[in-house]
Amino acid sequence: MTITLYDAPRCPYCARVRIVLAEKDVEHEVVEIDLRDRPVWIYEKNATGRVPVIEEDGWTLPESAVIMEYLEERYPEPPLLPVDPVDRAEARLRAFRAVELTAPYYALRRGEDGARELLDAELGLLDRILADRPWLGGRAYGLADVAVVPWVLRASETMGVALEPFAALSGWLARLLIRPAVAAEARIVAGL
Ligand SMILES: N[C@@H](CCC(=O)N[C@@H](CS)C(=O)NCC(=O)O)C(=O)O
Repeated sequence: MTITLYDAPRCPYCARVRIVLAEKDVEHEVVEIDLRDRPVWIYEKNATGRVPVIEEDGWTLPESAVIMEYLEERYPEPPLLPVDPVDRAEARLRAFRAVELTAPYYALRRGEDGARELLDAELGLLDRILADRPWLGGRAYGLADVAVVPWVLRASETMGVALEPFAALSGWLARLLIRPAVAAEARIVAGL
């Protein structure tokens, strides 16, 4: 059964799903959606009309965070969540809190006053977390990192947000970029 991903290259939520599919080497088809001129049928697959959506044998699933968890359970190898329940909860918390980064990121894109300061404050928080652990979820790379990196890449590459003041965060990004799944995303961002 092949998975279809309804995708948009510029979409960071789609990037989460692309990374997980690549990490798990899941065979899939991609249907690119033009976000400026969305096909009406996308609303049949997701009532909000948003991407990403995955489809498998006529069953559709939207919401990047839910899709990531589904893929983790459906394709457990290689694991992207730790085994220990406490560590799993920590990793999920970091993924859940990604919204603390995405909110000021979109506010900055909209040109809102104070957004840059809020974005820097959140990058600073991530930097402090990463000063104590190599990956956002703890000892191993996983969904927490995947949940956050699309916005860090876009902020740095397309919005001129300097990461140099955040040494631990910069180190984390450098480690992530060694992974082919994340490097592929960096190439997409470079072309945006
Ligand atoms: N909560 C959704 C957000 C998805 C989302 O906002 N996707 C954007 C593209 S990055 C979209 O489809 N926007 C079209 C719209 O909002 O109408 C998720 O995590 O998948």
